[in-house]
Amino acid sequence: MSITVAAEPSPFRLVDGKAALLVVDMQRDFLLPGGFGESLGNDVTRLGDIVAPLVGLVAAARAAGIPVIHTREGHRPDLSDCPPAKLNRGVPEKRIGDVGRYGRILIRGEYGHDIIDEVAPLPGELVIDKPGKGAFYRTNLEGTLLAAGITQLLVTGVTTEVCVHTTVREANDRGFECLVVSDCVGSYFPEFQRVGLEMIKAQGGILGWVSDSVTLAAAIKTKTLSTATTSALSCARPRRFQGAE
Ligand code: TIU
Repeated sequence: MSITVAAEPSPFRLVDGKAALLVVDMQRDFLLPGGFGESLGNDVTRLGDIVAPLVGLVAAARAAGIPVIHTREGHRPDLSDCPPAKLNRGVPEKRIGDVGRYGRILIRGEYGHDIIDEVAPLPGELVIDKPGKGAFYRTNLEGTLLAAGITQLLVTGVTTEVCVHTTVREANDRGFECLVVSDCVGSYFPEFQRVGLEMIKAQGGILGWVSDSVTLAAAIKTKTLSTATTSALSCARPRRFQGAE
């Protein structure tokens, strides 16, 4: 059984039991003032626009039995998984590991590293901790998806041109079909948002498909999807995958 979702460059066939909603890095460090995003010189208020549509889409996915998978970019407190090339980027006074308004910037376990309350993971939803921009780099995401029979990713989160794009490119090369939800991905730069979405769907969908949350939520509400994948990806407590040694 499948649902057809209006999308560009062509309709997306969402297959029952094969899709997961991926929520990329909706962390306080990227969305609130005083975190990593701001330390890089960005106006973080721009990302707030995606919160309301994303809340609605997450609710629709949960109601339809589509598993919701969250990612968080961040590093160990000793920074052993943060390459110097990444550490030394940005404004010298405020870098990864330095103390910001919400704790040490982009460090696991800190308040700023965690996901904003509005889209907080429910108990049992997968949380992938990743040291890089892509969700597949030094994580167990690929194996977990394959084990659960997931082949399609409905991609949301921040930022469009960095972690969302990197993750979509990684997923695309691994054979996953990606539908990027235009009003549920956000960028600090309006032009990167526009071009980032165009790049996904150009050339006949070279990296994937693009739709919007209203269209996608309406489509998935038309059917009650199988709960098989939900249970395959659920456990008693949230699972957190660290980057590999
Ligand atoms: N700087 C920027 O746009 N993004 C990141 O550093 N990480 C993510 O996109 N999550």
